[in-house]
Amino acid sequence: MSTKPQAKYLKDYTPPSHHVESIELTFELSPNETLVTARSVWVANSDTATALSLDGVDLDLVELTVDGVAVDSYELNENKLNLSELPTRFRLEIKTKIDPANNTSLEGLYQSAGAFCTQCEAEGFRKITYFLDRPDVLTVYTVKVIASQNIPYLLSNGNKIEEGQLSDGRHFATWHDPYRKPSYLFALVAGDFDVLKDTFKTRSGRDVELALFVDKGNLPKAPHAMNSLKAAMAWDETRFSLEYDLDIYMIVAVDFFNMGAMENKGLNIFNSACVLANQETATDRDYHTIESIVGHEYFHNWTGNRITCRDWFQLSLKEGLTVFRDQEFSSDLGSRGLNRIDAVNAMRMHQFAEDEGPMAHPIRPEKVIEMNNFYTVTVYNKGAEVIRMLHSLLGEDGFQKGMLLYVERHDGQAATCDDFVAAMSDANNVDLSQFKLWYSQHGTTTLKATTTYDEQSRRYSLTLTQRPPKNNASQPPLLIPVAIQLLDRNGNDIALSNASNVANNVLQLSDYEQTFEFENIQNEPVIVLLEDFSSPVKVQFEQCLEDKLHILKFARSDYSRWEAMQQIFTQAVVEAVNSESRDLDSRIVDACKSLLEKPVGDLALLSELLVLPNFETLASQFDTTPVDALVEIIDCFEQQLAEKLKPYWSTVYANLMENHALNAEGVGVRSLQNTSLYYLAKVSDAEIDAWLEKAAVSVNMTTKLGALRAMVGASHSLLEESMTRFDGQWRHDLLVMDKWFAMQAMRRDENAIARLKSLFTHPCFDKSNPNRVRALIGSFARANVRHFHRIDGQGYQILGDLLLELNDINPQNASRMLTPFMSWKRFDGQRAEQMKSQLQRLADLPNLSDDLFEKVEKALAG
Ligand code: B3K
Ligand code: ZN
Repeated sequence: MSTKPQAKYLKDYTPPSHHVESIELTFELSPNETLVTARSVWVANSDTATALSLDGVDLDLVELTVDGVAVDSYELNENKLNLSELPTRFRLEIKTKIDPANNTSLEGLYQSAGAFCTQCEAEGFRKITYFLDRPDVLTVYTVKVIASQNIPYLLSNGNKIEEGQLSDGRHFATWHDPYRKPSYLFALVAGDFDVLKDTFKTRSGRDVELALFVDKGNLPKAPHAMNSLKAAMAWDETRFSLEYDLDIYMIVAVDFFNMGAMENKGLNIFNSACVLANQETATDRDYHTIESIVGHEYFHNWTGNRITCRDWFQLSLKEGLTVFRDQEFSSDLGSRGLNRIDAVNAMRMHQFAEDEGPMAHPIRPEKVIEMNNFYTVTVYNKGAEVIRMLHSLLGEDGFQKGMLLYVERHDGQAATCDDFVAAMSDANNVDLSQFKLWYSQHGTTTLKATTTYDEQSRRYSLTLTQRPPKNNASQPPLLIPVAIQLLDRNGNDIALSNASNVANNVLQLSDYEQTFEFENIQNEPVIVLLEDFSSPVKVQFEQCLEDKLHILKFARSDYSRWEAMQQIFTQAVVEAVNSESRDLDSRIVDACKSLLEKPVGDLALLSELLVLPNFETLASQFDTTPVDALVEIIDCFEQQLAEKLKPYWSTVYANLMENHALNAEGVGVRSLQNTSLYYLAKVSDAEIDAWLEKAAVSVNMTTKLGALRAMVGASHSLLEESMTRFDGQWRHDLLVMDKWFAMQAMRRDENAIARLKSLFTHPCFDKSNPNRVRALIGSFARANVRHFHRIDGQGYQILGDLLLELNDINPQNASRMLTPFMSWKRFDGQRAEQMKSQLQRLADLPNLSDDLFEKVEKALAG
C-alpha cells in the first residue's frame, strides 16, 4: 500500500449530493467475466450540484453514458469514478466487468463452491458497479440475472416478475423489490440447489412463500432453520406487532461466507454452518445458534431494512437493537436464564477485553478506517445491553410504545441512534439525555458497592459509586440501572420500600456516588447486586462466601444464581494465584455436592453452575495475565472437583437416561451428562472408560462431541483412536469436520504444535474457507491457552504465519483472526514481546490491507 489508509469521522457526515430514483441492474454471469449493466436515474439534491463522485473498487469499466451519450471526461482512480458538469436530473448507464471466480475476499460478487453469491454490507456493492455505496442512498432495484442453463436458480431481492429463455441458449430471471433500500442490502444468488418450501400466513392474512435453498443432498438438514424462520415471523407479530412485507422470503445457505448470515431484503444469505442441522451432525448449541441467527436476520427486516442507518457510525442502531430482539426471541422460546448467561459470557469474555484494548470504541464509533472492523462485540453486544437498559428503565410497555413511534416516524428512512432514543424519550415523556452518554463513551465502568445495616433503625443502606474506565478517566457519570434483590436469612424475598423511588427493583445511579436506603428491614439482608446483569459494568463488591452461597440457593434470577457461583470460583482462583495454596475451599466443593445430590429442575442450568469460569473471564481479573498459574489452577481445581465428587458425578451420569429429544428436557440431560463426563474423564476407571467409549460413538453429535471434549480435557488414552474414527466417518461433511478440527486444535499434549501444523495439509482443510480457518486456528488461539500462549512463541508464530497469507486471500477474515494479538499488552514481558513482533511482521508488509492496517496500527501505538 503506497498511501496510508484514510480514516472517516462521524463529525464529518454530510448528506449525499444526489439521490437515485431507480436502478436497473443486468448481470450476465460468467465465472471470470461477469458483465454488469447498471441503468439508473439520478437527481441532484441541490441546484448547484453538478459533480458526482461514485465508489468503485476492482472494477473494469467498459462503458459509461449520461442521457445516452458516451462520456469521456471522467476521472477514474483506485476507488472513485468522478463525473462533472452533470445536469440536475440524468440517466446514467455504466457497464463494468468483474471476476467473481477470483474474488477470494468474499465481498461483492463471488463464487462459493460454484454458486454465484453476493455480500455487500458494509461496502461490497462498490465491487459490483460504480455507485454511491452508502446506506443513506436508497432506491428501488430491478435486477435481471442472465446465466447458462446449467445454473437453474437465478435469485435476487423482492418478487420475481419475469423469467424466460434467450435466443443464445441462456436463461434469465427478473426481480423487482418494491421497497427502497440502500446498496448494502442488494443480493444476487445463482446456482443449483435443493429447495425446502413452506408458507406462512401473516396476522393480517397475507400468504408468504418461504424457500430455503441448500446444497444438493442437504434437504434433510433444512427443517430446523425453516421452523426457526416461522417461529421468528410469528414472534415478531406477537411481541413487536411487526409483520413481514413481501410475498416471498428466501434463505440461501452457502459454504464460503465471512460471517454468520446477511439480512438482504427478501433474500438472506447464510453461512451453511448457521442453517444445516440434524442430530447426527449438529450439537444442541448449533440448533440454538441457528434459531437465533435465523431470527436475527428476519428481525432485521424492520430494524435494519425498513428503517436503515444514515451512516455506518450508526451501525448499532440496527445491530444492537436486533441482537436485543433476537435475545428476547430466544428467551421467550427457551430458557431466559441460560440465554442471559450466554449474553453475559460474551460480554465478559470478549467485549470487556475489547473495551480495554487498543480497539476500544463507543457503540457508536467516531472514527473508522475499514468499516468491516466495526462489526464488533461492542457495537453488537454492548449495543444490545444499552437497548436492554432502556427496556428495563421504560418497562416492556414503555419500550413498545417507543418502538411504535420509532417505526411510525422513520419507516422508509435512514435514521440515527439519536432518532431512536428520541422516539423512546418522546413516547414515554422521559428525559434520556444523560442516558445517551452510553452511545458515545468507550471503556467499561466499574460499579463499587458498600452496604451498612443499622439494627436499631432497621435501615439498610447501599452506597453505589461509579468509577469511569481507566482509558476514559474524564467520563461524566452514566445513568446506570442497578437491579437488586434483597434476601432475608431464610432466603425469602424482601419487598423493597425506600425513600428514593425504586421501580421494579431497579435503582438508578445517575451520580458518581449515591446512597439508597431501605426501611423496615428486620435483619441484615443478603443483597443480589446487579441482578440479571442490569448494566454492562464491572462490579467491585466484597461479599463473603456464605452470602454468595445464599444467593446461589435462593436468588429468584437463574442468572444471578449462576453469577454467584462464577464469583465464588473466580474468587477462589484469584486467591490461589496470590498464594501457594491449591486447595479448593471445602465449602465450594460441598456446594457442588449439594447441587449434584438433587439434580432436578433445569438440568442445563445446573450443568452451567458446575463449570468453572473460562480463561478470558479469569484473566480479566488481572492487569497482567498470569498464564501459567491460571492454566495450572484451573486444571487443579477441576481435578479436585473430579476426585472429591467422583461418586456423585458417577451417580448422576449413571442415572441420566440417554435422551435424544430436541426439547429443553433433552438438551438439559445431554448438557449435564457432558459436564459429568468431563469431570469423570479426569478420574477414569474401567466403567468410565466404557461410558466414554459409548458416548464417543453415539449417533447424537452433542453426546459424541461431549465425549471427545472430555477426553481432550483429560488427555485421555482413548482420544487418539476416537479422533481417527471420527475423521474416517465424517470426511464427506466439512461442517462436521470443523468440529473435529476444533477438537484437534484444543488438544493439550506435547505433540500439539506438530499436529496442528500437519492439519494444514489435511484434505478437508482450506485456507480460503473462513469456517475451516476459524475451526482450526480460531479454536487454537481461543481455547488452547497452554499451547497458543507457549512461552517459546511457537503458538503465536502459527497465527502470525497464517495472517500473512490471509492478508492476501481474505482481509476481513484476517482481521477477525488477528483479535487474540490485540491484547498483547496484557501479557508478561516475554509473551508480550513475541506477540508484538508478530504484529510488527504484519506492519512491515508492503501490501497490508486496510482491515489489518487499522488494527495493527492501533495495537502497536503507544
Ligand atoms: N449485517 C450482517 C453483518 C455484515 C458484516 C459485514 N462485514 C449480519 C448481521 O448482523 O445480521
Ligand atoms: Zn445483524
